[in-house]
Amino acid sequence: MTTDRSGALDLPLVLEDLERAVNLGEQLGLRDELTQARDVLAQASHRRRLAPETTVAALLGATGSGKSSLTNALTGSEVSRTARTRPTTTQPLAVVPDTAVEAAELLDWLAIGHRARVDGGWALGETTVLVDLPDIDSDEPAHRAIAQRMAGKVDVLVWVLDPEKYADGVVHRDFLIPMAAHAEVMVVALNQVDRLDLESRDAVLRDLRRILDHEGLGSVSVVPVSARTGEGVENLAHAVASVASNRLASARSLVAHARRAAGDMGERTGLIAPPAPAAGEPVPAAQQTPQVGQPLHALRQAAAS
Ligand SMILES: Nc1nc2c(ncn2[C@@H]2O[C@H](COP(=O)(O)OP(=O)(O)OP(=O)(O)O)[C@@H](O)[C@H]2O)c(=O)[nH]1
Ligand SMILES: [Mg+2]
Repeated sequence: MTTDRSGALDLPLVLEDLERAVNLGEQLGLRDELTQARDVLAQASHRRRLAPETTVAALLGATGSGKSSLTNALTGSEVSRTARTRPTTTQPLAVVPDTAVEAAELLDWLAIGHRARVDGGWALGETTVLVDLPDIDSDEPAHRAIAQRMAGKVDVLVWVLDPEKYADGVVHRDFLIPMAAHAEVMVVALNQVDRLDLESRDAVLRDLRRILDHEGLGSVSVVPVSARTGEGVENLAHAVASVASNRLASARSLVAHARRAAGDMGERTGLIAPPAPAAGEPVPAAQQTPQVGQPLHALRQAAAS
């Protein structure tokens, strides 16, 4: 497999090995020793098979919160239908900038059939694909199923809340709280702020911040925005671009986490000794972070014996 200097492109291979090691560890009856590795796998599962150079950011939220209106505002094109009738969007729509590489395979894997190619140069980042999704809370269970599936697969999650339903149980209980581990790839947009006077806006933003902090989402940016007036749209685009550009960095750190988890697993099970420096020699950096293959090999041998 090709690798860049950072090892980021090793990610799928590293995760595959780690998963096999965890499976073998389970067969051997290991429990606590596997926790760290399992956490790394869970965190990585939604992005493991995606093209590393493309970031897919999806808009999720309640019906009528303004996902489609924000899709149009963020992309500068009237690509998505918006309406007062609920629900409106029934299928995901991917908006692909002409600055991004061919994303067809990735969108096939995500099962997104509706695609619009638009002029790039937008503030979302030149390799960011924006996806408008059906709602998570209407009477259409199929919509929620689509949103749920996509939430587990895309790279960046943009939660679109509105002043009426920002504290609604569905989005918090069923989505945000269970996905708190993904905080680093989330952005929250409080849309429709044009409907609030300044005092109410401050009060809602403070309350929303308090709720998110309580849910373990204290690091997530909250961006007040109005798809109608355009206020805050640029800020939201920059917040998405910032998370998107961290993706390669986070893939790198994921490789490091996976290797460290594998190394710890090997050492804690006694199957792999920590690297011993030769007399008077410092341990080479490569040996300080053992490859995932080492514990996998050791576990395989232990399982076979
Ligand atoms: N005042 C105001 N109205 C908005 C704003 N954004 C969207 N709307 C209106 O809210 C309604 C719903 O907007 P949509 O963009 O269709 O909402 P959606 O989240 O895509 O809805 P579904 O597709 O049903 O999930 C439309 O009538 C929009 O014009 C906003 O920022 N301010
Ligand atoms: Mg919509």
